[in-house]
Amino acid sequence: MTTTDLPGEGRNQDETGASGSGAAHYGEPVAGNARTKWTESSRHVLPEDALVDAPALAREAAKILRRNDMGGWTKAAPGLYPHQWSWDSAFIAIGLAHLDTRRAAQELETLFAHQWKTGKVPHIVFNQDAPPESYFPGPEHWACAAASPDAPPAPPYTSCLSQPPVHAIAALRIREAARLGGEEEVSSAQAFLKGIYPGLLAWHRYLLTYRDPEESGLVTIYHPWGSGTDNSPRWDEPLEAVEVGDVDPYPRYDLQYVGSPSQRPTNAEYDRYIWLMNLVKCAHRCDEVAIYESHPFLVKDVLTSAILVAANEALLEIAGLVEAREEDRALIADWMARGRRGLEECWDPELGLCLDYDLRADRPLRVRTVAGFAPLIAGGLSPGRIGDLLKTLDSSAFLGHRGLRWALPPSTSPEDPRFNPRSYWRGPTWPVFNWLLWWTLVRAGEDERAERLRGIALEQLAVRGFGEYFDPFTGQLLGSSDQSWTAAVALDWLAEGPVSKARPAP
Ligand code: 2M8
Repeated sequence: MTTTDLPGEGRNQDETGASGSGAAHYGEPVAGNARTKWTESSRHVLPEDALVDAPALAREAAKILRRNDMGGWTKAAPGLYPHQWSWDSAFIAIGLAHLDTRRAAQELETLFAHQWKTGKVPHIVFNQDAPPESYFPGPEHWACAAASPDAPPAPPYTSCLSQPPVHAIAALRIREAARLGGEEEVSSAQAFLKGIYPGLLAWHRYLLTYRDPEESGLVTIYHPWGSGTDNSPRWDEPLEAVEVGDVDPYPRYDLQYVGSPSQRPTNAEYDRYIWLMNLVKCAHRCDEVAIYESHPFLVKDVLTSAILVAANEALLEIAGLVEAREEDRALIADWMARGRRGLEECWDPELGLCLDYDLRADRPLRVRTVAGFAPLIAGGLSPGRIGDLLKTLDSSAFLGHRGLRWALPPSTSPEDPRFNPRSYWRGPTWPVFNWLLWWTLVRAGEDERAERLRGIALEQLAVRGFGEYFDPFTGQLLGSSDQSWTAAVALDWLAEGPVSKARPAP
C-alpha cells in the first residue's frame, strides 16, 4: 500500500455517497423532544463561523446513518469500518432512537443474535459482503474462532474479543424515546426490552465472571481492541512487555481511508495487535480460562469497568420494567456496588484520576487519559470525589489547556509525555467520548457544565463534519469522516432541545 493515492487530509472520503443496502426507511430526525418537519437543504460542512444550525445538522446526521445502514445493522464508517462493531452499534442505536425506535432496537437485536454461549457480545460481527481488501483483519482471520464450542453459528464470523458494554444504556434510551411516540411504539419497545433482557444479563454476567474471576468489580481486557481505545498510551507499558514472535506480513488497508498514516496506530503497534490476536484465537482457542492463565496481556480496564457500572444501572431499571426476578435485581445491584468499590481502589490522588491496572506486572498504569474519569461515568460518588474529578477536568491537563480549539477533552492529556494530537486515541478529541462525558455530567446533576459541553461538541461537528476524531488544537477532522457513532451522538444531543451559543469554559 502506498500513500500517494490517499485522499486529502480531513476530506470526507465518502463523497461518492457509498451506500449500504438502501433498506433504511426510518423517519425524520426528532429535535427538542418534539416531532419536527425538516426541509431538504443542508450543508455537509458548515462555514467556520456558523452557529449550530440544529435542523440542518440533524438532517445531515440522519443522512449519514441512512447511508451507512446495511439493512438491520449499521457499518461503523463508510470505508474504514465496513462491519458491525459492538459498542458502535450501541451508540448508533441511541441516535437511531430519535429516528425510528424499532430500527434502533433492531440494531441491538442483530448484534445480540451473534452473542457467544458464554454471554460475550463479540467486538465485531463481520459483513460477509464486504470486499476482502476493505478491512484487516477480516472475517477469514477470525474464521477459526467459530470452531470454539462457545461460538455462535457461523457465518457470519465474529471476533472473539469484546468491547465496552454500552448496550443496556442504549436499550433503555430506546424505551425513553418510544415514550414520545404512540401507545403502539411504547408496547413495541417494551417487547424489545423483554426480548433483549436475558441477553443483556448474560453479557454483564460474562464480564463479571470470566473477565473478573477475582471479583474485583473491574473488567480484564486481553487485547487493546477490547478497550475500544486501541492505541491509547494506557496500553504502552503492558504492550512493550509482550514478546512478539513471528507475524506473517499483513496489509494495512486502514491507511487508504485516512489523510495520513500518522492518524492510525503504527506498524509496531499493529505487530503487537496481530500477535496478541493470534495468541487469543490460535494458542488459547478463544478459551477464556486458558487466556486468563497464560496470556501475556491482562489489564483491568477502568473505562470498560465504569461503563459496565452505568450499564448495570440501566439494566436494573430494565429489570424493573420487564418484571425480572428479584434475585436478578439483587445481583445487578451487587455488581454495581462491586464495580464502584473496585474503581475507588484505582484512584490516584496525585493525578486526580483513576488508573488501569496491569495484572501481569502487578502495578497501576500511570497515564493521564480520559479513561481516568471512569468514576464519574460509574456514578454514585461522594460530592468530594466529584469535586476532585471536575477539578482535574477543568485543569490545564484537560479542558483548561491553553490552545485547545474547542473546550473538549483530548483523549490523552496534552501534559502527558505520550500525548500526540493527531494519532487516534493518543490525543485527539472523540465525539463519542464527549457524549459519554456529557451524559455522565447530566446524571451527576452538573447541568450547566453538561449544557456547555453539548453546545461546544455540537459546534465542533457543525463546523468540521461528523468525523471519527479531531485534532484538539487545530480542530481538524481526522480518521474517518461520516462516522456512524458521531452522527448518532449528534442526534441524541440535538434531541435535547435548542442549542445555546457555545460559551468558552470558565
Ligand atoms: C476502532 O477500532 C478498530 C478495531 O476494533 C480499528 O481501528 O480497526 C476503535 O476506535 C474502536 O473503538 C471502534 O469501535 C472501531 C469502529 O469504530 O474502530
